[in-house]
Amino acid sequence: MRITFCCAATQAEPWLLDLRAALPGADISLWQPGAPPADYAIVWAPPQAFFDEQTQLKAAFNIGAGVDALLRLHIAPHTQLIRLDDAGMAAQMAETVCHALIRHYRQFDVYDAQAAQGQWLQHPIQPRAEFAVGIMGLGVLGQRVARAVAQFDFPVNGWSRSPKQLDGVRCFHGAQGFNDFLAASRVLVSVLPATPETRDLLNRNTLSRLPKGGYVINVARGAQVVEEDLLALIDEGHLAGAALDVFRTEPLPAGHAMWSHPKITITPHVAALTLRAESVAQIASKLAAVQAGKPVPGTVDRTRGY
Ligand code: NDP
Ligand code: OXD
Repeated sequence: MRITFCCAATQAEPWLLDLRAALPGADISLWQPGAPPADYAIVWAPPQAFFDEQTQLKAAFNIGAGVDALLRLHIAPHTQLIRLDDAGMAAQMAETVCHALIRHYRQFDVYDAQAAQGQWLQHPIQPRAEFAVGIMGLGVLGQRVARAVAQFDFPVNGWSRSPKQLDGVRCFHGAQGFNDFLAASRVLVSVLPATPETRDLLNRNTLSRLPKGGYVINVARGAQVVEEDLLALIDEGHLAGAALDVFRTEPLPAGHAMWSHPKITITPHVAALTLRAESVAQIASKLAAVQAGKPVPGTVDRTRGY
């Protein structure tokens, strides 16, 4: 069995070592143009040239949860696309969202600014019942985030494409549930995949439906937010601010208005990082399932886009 590895901006050597240890029977090598055809691929944001040459792949394993970069490419229809599910990312996502939520709710950002000025000043706590957290995307990561947020006794709303019933979550779904979901959510968290349907979803019209003082946490993909609309609603005072991990252009360009905005907190696409050991173990078990002809969790539905 031949496996080719092609992961942009990833240090290949440690991955190759771990993959060879986990799959001792396989011939695993780093892809170079002109490399012989492989049976399977392990990829992250590969170039189109990779799939133009590797047309016989039975499956390609994506070392991330989001497959938007992959689905922009032309890939042979017989190549099964399989993404990571959780692999250590769900707990990180829960940490990132809870950190941003609590920092805003408890005004720790304000206390940081005060401390820098040597200022001792206490602020009242707002009623938690008025801080419903709305989570867009109730998949592997969104459900973990919902559980973590509920631990702190915030009311939790969730929105997904298909109907769901989850303990402790007021669930909305589809276009018909979206406006009610937005109106009920003081803090909006996106853990949605990037698809044609979610592109520009958070724009002036939709973000205006959040209650006054709404706060946006985007840990999904930048293309979901119309950045100028978000900035305008913050500057007009309808929204209190945002914590953003992802942007339409990454890295966020120098001089972008968001870098210096006092109500926007920026992290460099680190909400949930791919963990090598967990990912290698998951790929090995998914590969065994593919070879045994069993259903593989994390198989991408290309028409749905995630
Ligand atoms: P899943 O596929 O498990 O979950 C996706 C969820 O989004 C599902 O609940 C799905 O609904 C919902 N959804 C999809 N399209 C729509 C739509 N049009 N309307 C309403 N709901 C929709 O994905 P994961 O939870 O594993 O990952 C989510 C995303 O998080 C990734 O695609 C990636 O972009 C992002 N991510 C970001 C990282 C970072 O560091 N910033 C790290 C890892 C992931 P349904 O349940 O009905 O199918
Ligand atoms: C992912 C990511 O999708 O790192 O896994 O953004």
